[in-house]
Amino acid sequence: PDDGREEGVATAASKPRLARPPLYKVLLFNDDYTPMDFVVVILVEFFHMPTEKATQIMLKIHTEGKAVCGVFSRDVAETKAQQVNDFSRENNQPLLCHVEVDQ
Ligand code: NFA
Repeated sequence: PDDGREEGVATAASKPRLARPPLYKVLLFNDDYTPMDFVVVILVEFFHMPTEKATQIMLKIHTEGKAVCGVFSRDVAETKAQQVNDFSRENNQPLLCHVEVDQ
């Protein structure tokens, strides 16, 4: 099915356009140790979520094992995951943040 994105191919009838670069999901994973409030702080401060949404996502991670916290360009996603993991380690929490390619 057509997703509405242009192919990165020039034709006689159209200007050449670059395909959009792939997007990357930033996920947080459940563990048995990190306090719920700490996860909510991460979601508010690093992912700019309102507290209510941050609480919903934290509970989704807690019950389902993981959740997507945002979708970004590769650079932004990798930087965010590094910042979250650094902040968790500085605060002696085992919370894990990973990046994976979207779809
Ligand atoms: N499971 C953790 C607890 O019960 C809370 C948590 C939620 C940890 C989301 C990591 C991610 N304290």
